[in-house]
Amino acid sequence: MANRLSRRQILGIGAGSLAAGAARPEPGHAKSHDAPPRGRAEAASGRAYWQKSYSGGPVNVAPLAPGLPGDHYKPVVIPNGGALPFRIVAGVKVFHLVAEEVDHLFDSGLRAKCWGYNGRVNSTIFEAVEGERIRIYVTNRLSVATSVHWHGLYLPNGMDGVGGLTQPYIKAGETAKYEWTLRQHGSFMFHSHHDEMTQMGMGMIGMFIVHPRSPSSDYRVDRDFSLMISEWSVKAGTARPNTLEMTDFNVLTINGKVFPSTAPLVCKTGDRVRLRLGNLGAMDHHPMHIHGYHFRITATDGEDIPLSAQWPETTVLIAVGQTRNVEFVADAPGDWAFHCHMTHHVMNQMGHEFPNMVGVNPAGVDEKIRPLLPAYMTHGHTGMDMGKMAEVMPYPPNTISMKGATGPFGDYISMGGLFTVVKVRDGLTSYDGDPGWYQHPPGTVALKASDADLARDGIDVNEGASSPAPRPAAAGPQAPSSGLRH
Ligand SMILES: [Cu+2]
Repeated sequence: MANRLSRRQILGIGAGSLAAGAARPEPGHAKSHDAPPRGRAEAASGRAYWQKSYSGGPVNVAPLAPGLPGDHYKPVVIPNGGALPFRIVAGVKVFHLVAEEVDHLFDSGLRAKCWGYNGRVNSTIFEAVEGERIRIYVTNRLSVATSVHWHGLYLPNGMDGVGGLTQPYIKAGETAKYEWTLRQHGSFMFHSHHDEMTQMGMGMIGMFIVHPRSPSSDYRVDRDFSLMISEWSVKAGTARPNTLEMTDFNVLTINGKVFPSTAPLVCKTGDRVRLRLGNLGAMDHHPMHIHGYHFRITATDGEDIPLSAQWPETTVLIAVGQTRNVEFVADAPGDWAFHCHMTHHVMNQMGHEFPNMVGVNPAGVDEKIRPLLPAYMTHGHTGMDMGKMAEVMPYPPNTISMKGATGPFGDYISMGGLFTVVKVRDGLTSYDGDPGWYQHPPGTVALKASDADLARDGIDVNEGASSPAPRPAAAGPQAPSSGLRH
């Protein structure tokens, strides 16, 4: 468009109408499934950007019939979680949310008394359909007052759930009732909106998915995952999250779990995949990165992004309070990492009070200290690459290893926290369970280069080195150990 207009013409048009033009599919172009209707009146007014109310248009819309899984939507996949059940009463979809203490397992070895909903932490979600009327009973089984805010949803002000502002608190033992008609679709969230620092930090958050009433074939996906990100401070040896922590979070979770307890995202080769990502952690934004693919960012909690305005990425930033939908075609089989790219967010519990020992030569230090501390061993001088040592080191009770798990090659996967694996397999017959580690076709794994390889390609490993490279270990794995286990 711009290349057919002079600079003066562009200036004359104004930024607002340019923005609107960019979002409007041109005749003959593939139409976005979600392009908002734009009528003649809008064009005449010259202020297309302001035509639509930001609160979703007419408020008093007649509800449509409740949407049912299978008939009206394909349910989302909730790794390590579940959707809240509902019943239909006189055309209204009725849910019962229960706020309660939950004895929560972040990973084997780390258990904490958290607060959550319906027996789960971070991973109980709502699933509903645009146009239907919903009624949500919230029973408060905590010993303190609470309220529930429906984050990103258009609703009457008195249903917005801000304790003290739009409603009285839901006191201990009470049950409150929320009710409204859904006027939008997308990936939204819900969370406590009373004493947020404490209650959200204790786990009172979740996703709220609203499916479109009549999705186009473009909108439909084969795998539609709901992933809620959060962060916690659970001091080693304690059994309650420390919600006063402001910076030093040591448990970073997807749907309440840390890797390796994060259930893999299982896909069949060729599947269309949508990841719905939300972040209701206390303080940190998370750039979530996918390996082996790029995705398109297709929606925020504001609205679907028109096709012409979507952009490709391999990393999407999910700020606190945001949701993002990303979509891709899983056309490459494998075990593809999907993780936060902040390196401290793919570590599990660790203290940060160590001196920096990287590169320090500990020779002699251990011998001097052992008479005082017989089991002493200097750590950290080779970084945190402790491999299996992480498994055998003594830990205080109720803590998890700093990171990871043993992978298919016998080596340690040195990541924990906000890390999961997209497992894409040819000819998958069931999405249930973990398909195990990917079996790489022969010749497609980066293994130790052979002397013949080096000689053929003229690679001198000592070229330009001021000192020779360390001698490689005599026997290293050349191929995956036989009988891959998981
Ligand atoms: Cu992060």
